[in-house]
Amino acid sequence: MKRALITGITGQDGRHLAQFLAGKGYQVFGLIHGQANPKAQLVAEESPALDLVEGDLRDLPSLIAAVEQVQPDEVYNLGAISFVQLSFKQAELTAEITGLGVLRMLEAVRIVGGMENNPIRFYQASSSEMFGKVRETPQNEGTPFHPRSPYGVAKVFGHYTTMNYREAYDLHASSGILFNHEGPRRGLEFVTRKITNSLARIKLGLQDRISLGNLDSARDWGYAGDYVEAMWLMLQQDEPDDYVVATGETHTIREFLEVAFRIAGYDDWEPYVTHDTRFDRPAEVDLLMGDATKARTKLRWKPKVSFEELVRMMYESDLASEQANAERGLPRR
Ligand code: GDR
Repeated sequence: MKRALITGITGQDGRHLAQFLAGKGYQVFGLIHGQANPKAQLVAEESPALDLVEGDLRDLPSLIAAVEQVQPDEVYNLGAISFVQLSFKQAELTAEITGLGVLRMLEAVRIVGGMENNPIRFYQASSSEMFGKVRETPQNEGTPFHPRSPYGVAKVFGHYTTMNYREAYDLHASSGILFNHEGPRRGLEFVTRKITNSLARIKLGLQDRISLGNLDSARDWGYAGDYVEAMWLMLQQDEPDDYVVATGETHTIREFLEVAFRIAGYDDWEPYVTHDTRFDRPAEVDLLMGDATKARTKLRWKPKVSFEELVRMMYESDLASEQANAERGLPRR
């Protein structure tokens, strides 16, 4: 039985990956930090076979202890402060966790090492935010980086550190440059889920409007459940490498609104959306569109869920859970 250790186990991708790997017959361990972490119960319910191990990306000894305890075949480093807007307010903490956390996890893997004939394989969650103010469209593995937020800068550090450990210590360390990936488990702070959840509440008469920031930026949105398969495929290759994971399609926030409101049975979204400058960012990433040719050819990976299916899946899930909450008489938010 293969053993995998996942950091960021309580996040959207950690939850998908834990279930995906369990389905492949892995014994899955999730790194969890903090006393009485409120999300621990949720992940334990979702993945009953999952083992939680204590550790913190700010604390190298705890990471070494976790890797020693688990003796993993594969480590997936998904833990990060991942909300771009927050990274402007907590830039130092973002550098500490999203950036230096990668270095610490790599050190733990290097120090513990694994069996001589079966060294630990490492996956780093790199991000399309590294392309930032894009130098070319679509973006591929060779496109230069130009990050636009403390989050993007920290991810570039993590990306190059992963490359450096691969080259310097011969680690099987790969990075997935994942473009935005969404789904019903996406946090409510991210724009897609904020829209589908608010729309469900509008439909049920629980809310009047959605306050949003910049509607003109464009993103390459895929389904998170599809993307965790690409992470796993990277670690099954003989050679470690970096891969863009994306759909190759891009849509503006306006287009997301149009599709979502149409699915919910509205002709026009504009009366329901107001602009709130609090959601504008000091520097914006205007357009992302990934070229995942390498993942398609080398990993034989391709996304399965289309843009429209993704929006529908998220809206229907939010409608069902908001309806259930309303029926249970939970207080209005
Ligand atoms: P992003 O995701 O920054 O691309 O990073 P997010 O959904 O937060 O923003 C996407 C775009 O929507 C615009 N926007 C708003 N965003 C939020 N969150 N809230 C709003 O009200 C709003 N209004 C407009 C933003 O300005 C932006 O242009 C995500 C994260 O998951 C990262 O961790 C990951 O690395 C990248 O995707 C790939």
